[in-house]
Order: sequence, then C-alpha cells, then structure tokens
Amino acid sequence: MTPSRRAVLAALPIAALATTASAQVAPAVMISTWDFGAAANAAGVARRQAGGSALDMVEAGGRVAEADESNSSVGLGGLPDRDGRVTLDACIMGWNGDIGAVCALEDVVHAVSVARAVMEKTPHTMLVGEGARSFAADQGFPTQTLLTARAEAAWRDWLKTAEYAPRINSENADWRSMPGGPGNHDTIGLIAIGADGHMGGACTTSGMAFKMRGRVGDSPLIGAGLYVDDEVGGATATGVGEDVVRVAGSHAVVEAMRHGMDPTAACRSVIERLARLRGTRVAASQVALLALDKQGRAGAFALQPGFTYAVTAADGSTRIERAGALFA
Ligand code: SD4
Repeated sequence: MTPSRRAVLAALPIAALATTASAQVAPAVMISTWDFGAAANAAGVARRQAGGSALDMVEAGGRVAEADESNSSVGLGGLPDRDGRVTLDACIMGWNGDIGAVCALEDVVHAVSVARAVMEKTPHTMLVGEGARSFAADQGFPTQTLLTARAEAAWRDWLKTAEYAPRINSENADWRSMPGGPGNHDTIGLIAIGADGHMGGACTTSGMAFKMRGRVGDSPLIGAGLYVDDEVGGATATGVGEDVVRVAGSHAVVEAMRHGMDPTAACRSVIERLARLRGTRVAASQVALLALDKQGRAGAFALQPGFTYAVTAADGSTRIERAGALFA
C-alpha cells in the first residue's frame, strides 16, 4: 500500500517548529535573501529615501549583489555551468502586474536591469539566451566576460570529479569564507515597499553552479522565484529551484497571505506542502521562502536550518533574521 503524503511527512525528521519571528519591530520596507542582502537593502532604502519606487529599490539592491565578485553566483563572479559559461537568470515585478525576465543571459552583469528593460521596453515578458544578450547589447548594456579567475578555478576543480550535489546554505558559507570552496547556488531575492506605498520585487542569480547548459531554475519565473501582489504582499525564494517550481512557491506564499496568514505562517505552509508532496526527496535539500506583506511584516521559512535574510526599515536600520526550518 502506498503511504499517504501525511504519513510520509510524519516519518520525516521534522524539527520542533519554533521560528524566530521578532517581537515588536518597526515595519520593514525591504527584505532580501541571505546575509549579503544587508548591503542590497542599504542601496535599496537609499533609493527610497530619495523618493524611489519599489522597482527602483529592488533593482538597486539586485545590482549590488550582481556587481559583487565575492558573491559566488549572482552576476559577476558567478560560478559557471558545466561547460564553463556563466549564465544569469533574473526577473522583476511591479505593483500593477508589470513583469520582465531574462533567462540564460551571458556577458551582461546586471541581469536585473535587463529584466526591467524587457518589462519596460518590449511587448514581451521574458527573453532568453542569445535573444536576451543581443537585446541587452542593443539597449546599451556593456558586455564583458562574467567568468572571474576564481570562478574558473573552481569550475576546473569541479571538473576533476564532476560531482553535482547542491550544498545546503552554501550561499552564506561561501560568501563569508570567500575564497573558500565554491557553493553551488546563490540567489538574491528582494521585496520592497516604495516611497509611494506600492510594492515590487526582483530576483537575480546565476543559478546552480555547474548546472547543465540551458538549465533554468525558479529565479526568473514569475510565481516560482518571485511574486508580488500589491493588495497583499510579495514573496521570493532561494534554494533548489526545481523544488520551488513544483509548488509555484512564491505565488503560493502570496495566496496564503491573501487568505489571512502572516508572512512566516504563509512561508511555512508552502514548505510543508512541498514536504508532503516530495517526502524524503526533499529531506536533504534546501528551499527557503521569504515574504513581506503590505503592512511591512516580514517572515520566512525553510526546509533546512541556516537560512538567513535581511530586513530593513524605512530609516535604513537592518536586522538579519534566521528563518525557522522544517527539518532538524
Ligand atoms: C536556482 N533558486 O537557480 C536558484 C538558486 C538559488 O541561492 O536560489 N541559490 O535554482
């Protein structure tokens, strides 16, 4: 007899579900993934203080991570695919359903800005590969090689065994210990509330290091890696993109908030749904979801412990939160 999903879930080593939701804190105007989100939020909130929109904020934040060579897989310095090519995925979403995305973009550092240009300057919502690259060049985005010496060395090292296994929470470990061993996935996802009160979000990544050529994860997919609804709030995701896509993770979080859950509970409900759906197949992988609602409440939840996110208030003060997790 096939065990029910609930039975599968019950058999998993699920941790005591304490979360780190903060007590009384100032409403957030910007959240983003991982410790390195703090620098991104600082840039975003500076834009807000100058009257910028949520789109301006998340674009500015994404660009900080993309330009940071020490961040091993957003933009410049990202780890390449199996063929040694750095390919970027990004998307952006505004308060009114405006969306733009690029997949497998090569040779352009600021994928988030190219995604915004797709949104604002084309009749389409997504461009991929060579089409995305030539659109970016036509729009005046500078082109350069994205493969740094460090990333190339990591790839050549990886080629010796060519072993592909995502490492949990590599984003923080590698960012902190640069130039230590390479992580195999990094992403920055950002949600913001602009000076005009409207929300927006963005997500930018080079995806999983040493991925198959042509692989696209959740990050550029509206609904999976990012979703914003100006009536409710926004959500974004990080971790194993294949698993985020299975549950349309970010959209599912926003819908849970629409039905009354706070951001942490909404993220947790979707992580639990994923665990019910996949059982032991997600027991060793990481997926983290984070959300900001229209009231400025932030929250997150992950499969595994160790996911952190940056939460920033209108005055620019930032705290790093540690998400609760399903598994011990
Ligand atoms: C992906 N979700 O391409 C991305 C990777 C990631 O932190 O989030 N890394 O699957």
